Amino acid sequence: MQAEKLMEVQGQGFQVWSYACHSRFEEALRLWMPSVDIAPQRLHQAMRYSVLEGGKRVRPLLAFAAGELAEADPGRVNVVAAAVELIHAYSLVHDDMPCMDDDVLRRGKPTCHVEYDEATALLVGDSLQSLAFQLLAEHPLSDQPARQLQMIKLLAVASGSRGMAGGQAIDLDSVGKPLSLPQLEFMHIHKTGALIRAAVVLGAQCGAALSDAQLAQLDHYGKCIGLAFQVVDDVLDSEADTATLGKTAGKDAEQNKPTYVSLLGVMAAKKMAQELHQEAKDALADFGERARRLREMADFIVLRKF
Ligand code: GRG
Repeated sequence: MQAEKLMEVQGQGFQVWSYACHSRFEEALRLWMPSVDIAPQRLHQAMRYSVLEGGKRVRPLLAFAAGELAEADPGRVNVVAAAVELIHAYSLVHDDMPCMDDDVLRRGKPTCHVEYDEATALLVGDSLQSLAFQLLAEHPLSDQPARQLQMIKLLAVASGSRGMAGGQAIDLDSVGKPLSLPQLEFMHIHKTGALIRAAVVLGAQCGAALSDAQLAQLDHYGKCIGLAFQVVDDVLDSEADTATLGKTAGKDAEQNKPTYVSLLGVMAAKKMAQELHQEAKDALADFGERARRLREMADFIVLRKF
């Protein structure tokens, strides 16, 4: 359902491409998730519940788009796309728990701890994180072992205390506090941006070697689009309804959380998203037609309505 909604936003070429990516990705992910027939069955059931059937799959699509730019083998990109999505899914399961955001709805379904229980949700997150690194370690991602190790490290740093988990720590600490714009940006570059940035760079690293300058351009694209994603998320949280989002709308204001909307107002937040969108596309200028899918993903991230 989410995938269909995603495809409505873009033209036909993008639709065909993203549909093909989705099909390939979902099939592989289903296979890599532990079966419900294997013990511990309830944990495996809860893991599959939290990962399969739902989510826009923005991070995997970004990895595929960057992989195309580097002419990467789609089978290899599937692995990094799955690893990034598993880390993302783990972060959502933990974020929804009562000790963090305490939410009951995610991807249009009861959150993991509501459907199962808190201890199971904790273990689901832990196990998804481990599975992500297992996939990266057991599948070939590059002809050069040193590059594969570097890729594993990149995801570890992006998801750890100097990346997503660190951003989450700042977020939890900032509730009810007046953050400045640079402080808010620092938090989101880590909490949301680090994983989005990793998806782009890892997708590209599955392919032909790029120069350091080219990798820096892709990284800058990832940084801008990651921040734009968060600004749009804040706008949607203030404007869209729960049914459209598949998660509780208006949560930020209710929890008195600093957001781009609370700091800048809706109009200035939308303008900021547009500026970041442009900066992201500018970072791709040297790649020409090879960056077409990344440009389309930037459009989708900023124009999305859910
Ligand atoms: C618990 C270590 C830890 C980290 C949690 C990412 C995160 C950090 C929490 C998620 C909370 C949140 C709503 C953040 C705003 C941006 C965001 C990541 C939204 C959810 O991502 P989408 O829209 O979700 O890509 P789907 O369901 O489409 O995959």
